[in-house]
Amino acid sequence: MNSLNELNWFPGHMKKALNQVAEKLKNVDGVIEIGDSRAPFSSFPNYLDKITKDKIKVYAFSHGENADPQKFINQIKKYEAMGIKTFSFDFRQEKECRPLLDYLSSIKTSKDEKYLKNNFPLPDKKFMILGIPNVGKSTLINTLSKKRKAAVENKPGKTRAQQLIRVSEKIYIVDTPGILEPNYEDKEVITKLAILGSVKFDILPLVALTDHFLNFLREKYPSSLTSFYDIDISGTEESVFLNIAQKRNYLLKGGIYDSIRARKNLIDEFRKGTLGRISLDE
Ligand SMILES: Nc1nc2c(ncn2[C@@H]2O[C@H](COP(=O)(O)OP(=O)(O)O)[C@@H](O)[C@H]2O)c(=O)[nH]1
Ligand SMILES: [Mg+2]
Repeated sequence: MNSLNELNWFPGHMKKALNQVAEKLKNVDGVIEIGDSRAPFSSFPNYLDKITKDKIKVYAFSHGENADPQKFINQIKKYEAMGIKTFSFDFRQEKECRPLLDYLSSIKTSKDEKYLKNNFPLPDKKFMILGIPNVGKSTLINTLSKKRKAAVENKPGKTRAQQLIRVSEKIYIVDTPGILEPNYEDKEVITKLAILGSVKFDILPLVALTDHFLNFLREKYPSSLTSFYDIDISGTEESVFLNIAQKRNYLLKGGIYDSIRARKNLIDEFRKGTLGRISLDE
């Protein structure tokens, strides 16, 4: 297999996943949809709207510290034009969760208005975190739950207690995130998700994937390569990876440079953020 276009993409079991999540959503007031700041469109399951359209919605993007800031600002204008509040930060950092928490606390539901009218204290609100695998759902839940001790709500009449994590005065997060399938049908999307690490690396051929990524970097972020690796980036893709292998002294038996290891290294360095702040979506 030489080209990414020759791949057969397996259709995700999207409907099944969606129905399971829709069922769980009945128990919450709102959703926190998670994407990756480095690909804020591709990391979103685009079929999610079907089940969240009647819910209060907030978008939170992980890896804020590694995304191209200018691109991200322009990209989220699309979401903000739809009236959706968006946040982008490093989900591992406790103090960076604050603006999201403050916003969740400020949300008023239609239920709240009735309480306010009768001078009752406002009820608690429950949110569910939703997103495709590896975008940072568990990390966000863990970071949020560090702020307060996890509280368990045990409602009588329910066969299984719902684990709710109290994250601020009246805000709870459902402990199990809603996991959704990425859009396996869209080759461009799935390629970006493989680079990010959101879909299994081995469903894509490494050489085709890294050729594609190298050409993307050469076009959009050439200095990320030249300044990090200090190499000549012109020539064929294979020759550039051999340059990286040489620079890093990745040697195979017989003194041959290991371009496969160099290819894997390029992906690793991108994921670690060492190539600089890079966004995959336009
Ligand atoms: N640098 C960075 N890494 C993150 C961030 N959020 C999540 N991660 C990492 O991404 C990986 C997947 O995160 P995880 O929370 O398990 O994703 P989940 O599958 O959506 O629950 C983990 O190695 C996290 O440490 C972030 O904002 N910045
Ligand atoms: Mg998880």
